Amino acid sequence: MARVDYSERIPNNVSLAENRRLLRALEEWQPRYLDWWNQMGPEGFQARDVYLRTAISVDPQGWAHFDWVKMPEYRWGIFLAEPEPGRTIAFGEHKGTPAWQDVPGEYRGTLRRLIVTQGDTEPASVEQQRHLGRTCPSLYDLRNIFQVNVEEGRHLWAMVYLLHAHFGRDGREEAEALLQRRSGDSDKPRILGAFNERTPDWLSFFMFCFFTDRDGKYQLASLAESGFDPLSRTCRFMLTEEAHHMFVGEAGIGRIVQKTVELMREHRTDDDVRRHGGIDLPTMQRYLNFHCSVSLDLFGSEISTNAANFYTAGLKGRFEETKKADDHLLREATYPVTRPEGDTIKLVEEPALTALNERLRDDYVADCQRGVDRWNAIIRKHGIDFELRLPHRGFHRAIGNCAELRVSPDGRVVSEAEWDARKHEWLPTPGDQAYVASLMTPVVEPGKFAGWIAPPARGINGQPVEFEYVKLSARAGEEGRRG
Ligand code: BYC
Repeated sequence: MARVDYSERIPNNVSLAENRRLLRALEEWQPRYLDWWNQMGPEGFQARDVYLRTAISVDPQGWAHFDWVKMPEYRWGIFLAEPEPGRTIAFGEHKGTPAWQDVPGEYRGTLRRLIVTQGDTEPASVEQQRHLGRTCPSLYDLRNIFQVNVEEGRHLWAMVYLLHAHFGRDGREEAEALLQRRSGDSDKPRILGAFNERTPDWLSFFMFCFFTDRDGKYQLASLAESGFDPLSRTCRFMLTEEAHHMFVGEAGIGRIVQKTVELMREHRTDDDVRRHGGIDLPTMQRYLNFHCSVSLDLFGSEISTNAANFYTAGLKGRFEETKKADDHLLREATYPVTRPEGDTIKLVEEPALTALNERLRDDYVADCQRGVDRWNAIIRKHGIDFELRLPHRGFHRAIGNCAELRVSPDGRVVSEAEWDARKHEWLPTPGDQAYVASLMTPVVEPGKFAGWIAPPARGINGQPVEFEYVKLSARAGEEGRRG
């Protein structure tokens, strides 16, 4: 079993000590990463002790260790899943040949771009969430957001390791650039659209974890199929960590739904939840529409020669590629893809190779639907006649076939006039945002929760819900220096 070496400045299971050059390069990057973390990481809590899990091995059973940690002292490191002896490439034109341990020269630029795009999302999400600690609904939630943040930081390390270890000077330059771009900055934005949106409140945060982190799951799962073995092994371990982030999202929204329907029952009201301090279901639906649509964009265009090339080259596979029983070449196969025709959106058969983004989006949508079904079960259980729905995949898109169109959540192509008249029904309004913002007052007493969210069913790592997950009693003055 691969235990992680914690005696090193950079914990790792890749024998970093044996590669002095690489070690030195990463040790030079480390203080710049910490500068970035201190500047752009969670605001106001850097000197606090947080009950965090740290990876101590890559064994799926018992890989994590929980302890009190100040975030800047978190042991970010490099952890690759165990190698699979004799692993071969499962798809594309190199199918059946041994997985690559080094970057093939002809794919260097493409692979670097994929790794940089993946890497860029990780610090971006930390930047997007940096103010949220100040308005946490509970210590339990505060700890969870910090867990997500430090692990996104670790995922940046995961990609930076690949860049440093396998891409020479270009890789080192890209690793620097990952610390230079900033979410939402018009001069140096993050690469993908959703990572430049604001995450101003906790409803947005939970939606982000549910929808956008789930894109992460599907992209990482596709990269875990890569013929470039170090990328595959890196992504396989990242997926283990990612599961908690999606749990935070699904459970967070589930707890808000729970509280809302309890308030509706208690006060015998269907449409006046706001008066009782809850988040009404139509507002939740509008937030859901927004976060789902920007996350659907993250899969790229329905028809993509990039995606076809990634696949044929053996760089990025399908979700669960090795479990599929076809030729893994897709030269003849077709796949149904959405395409607008007049004022409707149809399904048309397209070559499966160029339709790979849409196929991954289908896997993703099915997974999202399972979570939405669980939220609806909570609503139904309280006898309330309301159903949360995923918007049509053409709704509010900025990438792909529907980017130039106005599409309603139920999938009609609508006129600009209808869009303008009804968009307040479909997307969060300034009024919704102001109302949600008005609820964001911090609750930091152990075991207490804000009035718009139900407590979780259980605590973290077997601890009680009322456990002091973040110790807010730092020495006076310390926060001012480091926060
Ligand atoms: N925003 O052929 P197309 C995560 C660009 S999240 C802006 O349609 P392609 C996480 C595209 O780059 C997972 N630009 O798409 C979650 C291309 O540019 P060029 C992140 C976009 O290339 C939460 C052009 O449009 N991982 O881990 O097949 C918290 C035409 O592109 C967007 C990855 O994304 C967009 N939404 O696929 C923390 C995996 N979409 O070439 C972390 C790596 C497309 O014309 N990335 N474009 O300059 C990829 O696999 C692919 O780059 C994409 C796009 C799937 C993103």
